[in-house]
Amino acid sequence: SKGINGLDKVILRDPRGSSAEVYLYGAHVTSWKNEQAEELLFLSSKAIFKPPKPIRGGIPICFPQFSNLGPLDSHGFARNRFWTIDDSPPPFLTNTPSKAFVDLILKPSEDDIKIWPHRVALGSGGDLMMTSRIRNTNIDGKPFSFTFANHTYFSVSDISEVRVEGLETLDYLDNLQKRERFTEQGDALTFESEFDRIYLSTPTKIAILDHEKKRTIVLRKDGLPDAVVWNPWDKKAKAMSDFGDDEYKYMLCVEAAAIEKPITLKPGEEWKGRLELSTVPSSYCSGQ
Ligand code: TA6
Repeated sequence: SKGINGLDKVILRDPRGSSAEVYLYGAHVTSWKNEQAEELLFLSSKAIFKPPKPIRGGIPICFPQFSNLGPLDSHGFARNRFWTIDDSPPPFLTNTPSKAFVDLILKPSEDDIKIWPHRVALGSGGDLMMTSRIRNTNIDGKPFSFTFANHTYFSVSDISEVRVEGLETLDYLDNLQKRERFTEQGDALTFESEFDRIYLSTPTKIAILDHEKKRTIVLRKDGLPDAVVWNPWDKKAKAMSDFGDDEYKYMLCVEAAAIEKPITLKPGEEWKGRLELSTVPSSYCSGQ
């Protein structure tokens, strides 16, 4: 179907009620709803749907380079290229319970660095799943390294009432302190100022507890060992033209990523990164 500014998008619906919307531009998921049709993702009211500008919100794909960790533009270029629907059989998500999925593929343009078809398939099942698949189809025998993140913007009721569980006691690189390495203390994360950290070797499951909505968003990941947690807060929010001045109060990025240890693929090798989102009623909210 046609999305904003006439950009092509695919709408995925699962019989159990969950759904997702993904633009072919950047293979960018802009909506992800749970079985109660609640929107889990944040999309800025000022997001610019105008290539080559990345869309502010949803799930930008940072590939083949996270942030400025390399020679490319920040976060690489996968998020500002047009992907295509790959309907060559067999769809590689055949083994998922989902009835609705789309298999998007990025065909490298000649002026991109030697990057190989990066295939993203979005399985929208009961517990939605998004799988990114990267294969080195190099014919000159060259290996290929990359860093990656699903730069996911979550919708929250009030950032000052949010807690993140699952990252306690882990080491992190603090982007606000020259990416120096620190160790997180033993309690859930809370937020009262700009926050920009790369947590290392994190668990499969991370929980975002939203006090007001009385729900917890559960992020499950596979093949993505690190997790970036980011909130720009007020000053940085004002500096972004595609982000409302007070929108930092209603979003939190928790990004399933592979950053500390870049992934290297030899020709023919393939990497998969999986992201699954779901919600549970939040015990934290009922004060237990
Ligand atoms: O989420 C981590 C981060 O690297 C932040 O430092 C900030 O730059 C954010 O990504 C947004 O980057 P973008 O290029 O999308 O504005």
